[in-house]
Amino acid sequence: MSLTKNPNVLKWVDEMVALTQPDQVVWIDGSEEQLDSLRKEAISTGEMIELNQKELPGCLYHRTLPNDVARVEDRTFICTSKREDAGPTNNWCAPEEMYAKLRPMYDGVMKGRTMYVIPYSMGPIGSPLAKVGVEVTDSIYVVLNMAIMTRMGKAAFENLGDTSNDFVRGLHSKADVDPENRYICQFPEDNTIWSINSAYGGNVLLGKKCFALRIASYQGKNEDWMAEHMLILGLKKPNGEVKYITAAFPSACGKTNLAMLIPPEGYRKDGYEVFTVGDDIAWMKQGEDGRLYAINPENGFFGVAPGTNEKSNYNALASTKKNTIFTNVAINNDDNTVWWEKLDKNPPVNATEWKGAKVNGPEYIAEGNNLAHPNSRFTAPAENCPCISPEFNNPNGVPISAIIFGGRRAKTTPLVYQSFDWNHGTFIGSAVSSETTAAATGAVGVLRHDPMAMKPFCGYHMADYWGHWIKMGKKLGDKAPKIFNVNWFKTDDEGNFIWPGYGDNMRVLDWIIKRCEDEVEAEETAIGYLPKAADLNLAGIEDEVTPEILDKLLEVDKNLWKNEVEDLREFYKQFGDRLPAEISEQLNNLENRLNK
Ligand code: OXD
Ligand code: MN
Repeated sequence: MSLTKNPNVLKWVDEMVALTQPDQVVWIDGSEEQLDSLRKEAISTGEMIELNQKELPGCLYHRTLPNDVARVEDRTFICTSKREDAGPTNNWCAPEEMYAKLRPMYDGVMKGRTMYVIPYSMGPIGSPLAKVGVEVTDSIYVVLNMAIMTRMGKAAFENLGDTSNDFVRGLHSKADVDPENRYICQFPEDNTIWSINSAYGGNVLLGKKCFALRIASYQGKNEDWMAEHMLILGLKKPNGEVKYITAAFPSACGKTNLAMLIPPEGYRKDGYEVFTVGDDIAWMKQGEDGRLYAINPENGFFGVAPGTNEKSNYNALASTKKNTIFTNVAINNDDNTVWWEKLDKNPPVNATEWKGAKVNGPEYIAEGNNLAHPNSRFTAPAENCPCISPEFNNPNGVPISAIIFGGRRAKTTPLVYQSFDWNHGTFIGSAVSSETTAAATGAVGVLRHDPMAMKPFCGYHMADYWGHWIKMGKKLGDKAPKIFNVNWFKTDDEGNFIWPGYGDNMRVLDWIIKRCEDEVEAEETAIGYLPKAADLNLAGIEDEVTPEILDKLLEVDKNLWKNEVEDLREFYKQFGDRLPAEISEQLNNLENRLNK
């Protein structure tokens, strides 16, 4: 039975049914009963494995095919009528051509299968910043993940109303999970997403990267708001005041860890606390008071499991203890629980590795294998997170004081610096580059440009997107958040990280907030404002971060920066005359300052 009278939804679902020809259509109302029967069905067919219900109540396990373990950027397309609107950093295809190519693949693809119709809201139901999507899919795994990652079910339709046409149409079929015919296609001009031949999260949970970033960034440009690949955190000061910060880092560079940071003991004693609003995506809009407000459009965390442990991210680990779906981690067969690299020092002897083979864990690892896939994931409800912000469901979002960019850079980029102003900050965002990780297919550890951490997620021309940032800065004026850049990943000559990171990143956040409040002066350098050494609170880590190491962390090596300028000049060439003049001006200014 359909859950809405909205004729636009009904017509579109009818079209999708006619195209894919499922045996039956099930509308997902979001009720626990319905979800429970789907869980049971998925367990009975082997699609999901029920984990130890005493240790991990409500938790399920899923394994994807070895050829289907990460986002596929080379098979992801932005389909705008004009090629130049997708820009040089996206794969492009004309909408008509892409529809014509994909339609035969979807033709009858759900014969013998059930189509699930999933209504969902990105953002708190009723929030003026929220948007509705409908995803049709032939995968129960998708339904169960969307139930965690979004506000899913009937209420989303109520939010849409009976006549609106403003919903994102997502069609997904796992088809034959054939990598040769895998396509993740966004049609921003049609509010449409078509995904086929994958069953991996980032390619199939269409509310996440496809809608909340690619389609939403395009909508934001047209509607004067911003969809960003950013965590949102609240930092509570001893006086009880909470300051909100967003931060954009490329995939698997520690957004979830920073969002859930536990401050070092000294800070905790003084009364500092960090609250998580979001770990991956921020939608931001100017509020009535002129400031920039952010919501997290998601309702859960789709986090990278390996590396997550009590020390690196206690709160993320705690979030996975119930009602969580684990994908491609290892199973401990003795107690039917999960394990991944760096969870602890005791890989299970009686293990099932991520591809499904039974192995002796320690021996298997000693032979150079991973028990869990490096991009294995947990899908955990936000409400499980011990430090979830009391403002998580605030429909108006939270006011942002600071925006941080960052990436993995062994050299060049100091621990932290502040931009001179919004346009300079926009330039710093456009210049983000980072060493690649396992979150996408392809080589790991290669330095690539990833402007604003949006390279894989910007739904239109990257240079126009920078133009949109500049425009937003003008609108925000002196109410605009301050913009910073951080780098937790500087190394010494042997390749060892020289900043302890994790909870100690609080020390950098502290400086950032103090700068926002004009509480500390800074060192003006060619690249921006750097902390004066004495203003970084290193109490308790003086042995680790000696004055020499701090010098290294705050070093601005002019020669390396001149190389950076050269490299950026080369990088910007591809944007031709769509590159905003403000950005080229910033690059020239940087060069002049370096040559002074
Ligand atoms: C993610 C990613 O899954 O950025 O968040 O790859
Ligand atoms: Mn991400």
